Amino acid sequence: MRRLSNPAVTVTLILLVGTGIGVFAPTLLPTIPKVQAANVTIVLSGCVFACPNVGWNGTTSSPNPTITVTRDDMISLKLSSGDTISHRFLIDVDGDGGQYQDDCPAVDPCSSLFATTPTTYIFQVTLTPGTYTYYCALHPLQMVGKFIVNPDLSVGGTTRPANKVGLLVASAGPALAILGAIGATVLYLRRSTSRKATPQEQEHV
Ligand SMILES: [Cu+2]
Repeated sequence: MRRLSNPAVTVTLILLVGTGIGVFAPTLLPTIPKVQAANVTIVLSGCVFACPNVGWNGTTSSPNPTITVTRDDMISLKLSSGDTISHRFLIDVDGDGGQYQDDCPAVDPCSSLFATTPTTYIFQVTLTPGTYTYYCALHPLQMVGKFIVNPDLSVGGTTRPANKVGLLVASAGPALAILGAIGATVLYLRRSTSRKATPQEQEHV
């Protein structure tokens, strides 16, 4: 079999193969879904007196859980008292401690006081992404945990489709067309080069 020595043919093949890789690559690479704000329900029970553990969710084996949300999430915080005494949820945004409520809720998002009657505190996370501390304003030493705000990368944009099968189908048409063009080009070149033997080669026949 003769070798393809024409530079133009080589360049054409490289361009075609490169185009094919360009079409396939977005499909083969993993898609990283963007984070999107959502409605989030969080349940916390305050307990510092005669409970299994002391703290938020002291009625469970894992008190003071780390709460992780996304900026712009709409939080529905269901609050109850596990020991019937009063509690108050507060996120310490300005870092002055959980017991100071004079800037609540303008600076530090906070719930109303609750005791025997549960309450639901609804608020949107507009805080700068970062790690904050949440407290019970009445028991800041015992009822304290981390409140982490992650950035919302979907702000101002649209989320990417996570349907990889759909992406594959969408890319398959153009990719197959390019592969077909590559195959047809190779066949054509093989035929044309086998027909056009050089005078030197003809002498050797
Ligand atoms: Cu409390």
